Amino acid sequence: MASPLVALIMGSDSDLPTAREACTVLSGFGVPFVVRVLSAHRAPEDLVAFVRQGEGAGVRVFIAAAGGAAHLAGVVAAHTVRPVLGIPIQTSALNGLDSLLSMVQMPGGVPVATMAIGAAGARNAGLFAVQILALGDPALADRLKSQRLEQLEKVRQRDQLVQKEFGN
Ligand code: RP5
Repeated sequence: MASPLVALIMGSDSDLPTAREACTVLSGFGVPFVVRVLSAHRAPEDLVAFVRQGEGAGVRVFIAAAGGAAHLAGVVAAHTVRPVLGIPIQTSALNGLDSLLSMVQMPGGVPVATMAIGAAGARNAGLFAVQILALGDPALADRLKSQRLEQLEKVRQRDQLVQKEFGN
């Protein structure tokens, strides 16, 4: 198996239903990735060891999904100079606003690229990771362009259906 270019880390396995959206994107583009549960609060030493080892093993992009007091992405970013993408998980207590604000308010000097709350954010984290990798991989960039065209085609088909329904 190819060594992973992307590492997707979750604060809990309860984040997996959302984080899976990113996995689906990465698999679809044939990007090798690794998935781990490594909490910033519950397993801080394991987390730091993994980030250091992953960077040494060739991981180019880290994705961190966490909810509530979501410090995971920030801690990952503190231990690597590779890009870190954050997925704020939608929570039951505060609907994910807690996760978003915990993740997005990084101090200047340690960036985290924070995506939208929930499934759309997870999907975009996967796509953003592919876009970063595509900077040095023209074939991957071509696949991204094809994906945008497929998306455009779907919107046009829906537009046709709606126009038909309303007799435009
Ligand atoms: C965070 O706490 C995790 O990322 C998760 O979103 C949240 C709740 O974790 P569990 O109590 O479901 O394990 O660290």
